[in-house]
Amino acid sequence: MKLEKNVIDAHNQSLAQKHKSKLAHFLEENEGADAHIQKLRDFQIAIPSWALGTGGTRFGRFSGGGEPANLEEKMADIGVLHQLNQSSGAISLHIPWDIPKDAEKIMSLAKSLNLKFDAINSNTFQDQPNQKYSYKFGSLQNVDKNVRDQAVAHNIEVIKHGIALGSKSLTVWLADGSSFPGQLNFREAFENTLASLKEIYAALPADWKMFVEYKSNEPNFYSTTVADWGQSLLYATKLGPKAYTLVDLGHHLPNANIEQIVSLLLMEGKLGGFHFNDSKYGDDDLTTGAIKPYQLFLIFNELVEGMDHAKMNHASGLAWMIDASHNVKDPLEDLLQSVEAIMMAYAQALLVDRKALKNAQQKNDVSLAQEILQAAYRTDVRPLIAEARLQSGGALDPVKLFRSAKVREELIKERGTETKATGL
Ligand code: LRH
Ligand code: MN
Ligand code: MN
Repeated sequence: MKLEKNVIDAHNQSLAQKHKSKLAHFLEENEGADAHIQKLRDFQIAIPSWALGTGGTRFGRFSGGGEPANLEEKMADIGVLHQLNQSSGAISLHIPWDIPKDAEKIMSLAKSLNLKFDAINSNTFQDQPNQKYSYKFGSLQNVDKNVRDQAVAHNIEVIKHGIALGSKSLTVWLADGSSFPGQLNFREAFENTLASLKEIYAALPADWKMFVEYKSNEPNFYSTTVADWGQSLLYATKLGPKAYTLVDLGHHLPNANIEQIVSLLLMEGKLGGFHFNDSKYGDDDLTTGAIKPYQLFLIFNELVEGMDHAKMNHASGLAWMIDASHNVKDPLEDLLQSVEAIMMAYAQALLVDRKALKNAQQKNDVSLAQEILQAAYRTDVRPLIAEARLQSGGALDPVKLFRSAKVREELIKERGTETKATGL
């Protein structure tokens, strides 16, 4: 499934007049904001290969139909997303959920769809068929050296897959921890994990990064061996300059101030990447911006401020990815909504009057500081994002076009109704 250019053009034509007047009004209200269009166009958010099908919950899964059955079909889905929004030009793989059997073929498919391979993910939180040792009691932390060696070897294998696809980073997320007090010795678990990570780190090519993703709890419910940003930063610091912390928005204890974490990690030069999603209770993996859009804006506010301060390139300085799951919505529509929410938060953060904010902060003018932030947050930036998409060849209203072009119906025709994506 690929959209014809004339389908996108006709859609844009039908909305052109309305868009032009909204944009003109927006630019009148926000003088100079057109300078941000290029930044918005450059910004790309990776789509994980495990987010294209219906995830379900541990209580059940309700298949959606037309789901991709293999990596090629997943890439085709991301290709359609990218055609629609021009901001989803990257894919993130999870090994062994999506092993590229013929890397060269996959690379040429990626090229034809205008996609790049972003960070590659290892998986030592599930036992795989024919695996010699079990991860039931952890992988890199395991008390048994055989298990640790197996998990290290898997990560090195994943790096090799990544090299073949042009990836430049490895994301390590560990389910390691304990479910009951007394189950493990915290210090030894940390030391074993660090020693294992060091072996993986040593196998990284010179131009690669390693992201250490933290998570407060789940699947272990008493302790997690990389539980928060402090622990992740500790590993990353001990590992060396190629190791960074990765922030997944759903991996914090309730009410954590994620924007402050972001600011300090950037200050330390140790923020490596992001997994975007939203949540109300735990690691809900809901559509980004669906529950706490103001928090998302505050995070982007720190990202823009910190990246400007560090003279980092917004588009390529960090690995941006959506990490979501879909239970009741069409996964592709949901991903379009997530990308749109991220672009909105980014655009709003670009609108913050930084000079005025700095001034207000220096004068301890709390009310004014809040006025400045909220003025940016309450700006409807959709015309600006739509314009950036239009200039890049995307659709003015991606979800609308997804529906009117009957993308899901086409995918069901191609793939059938009884489909199940691999992975989550
Ligand atoms: C863990 C996680 C991690 C995994 C993904 C499937 O909750 O966020 O990033 O790789 O989900
Ligand atoms: Mn994640
Ligand atoms: Mn998660």
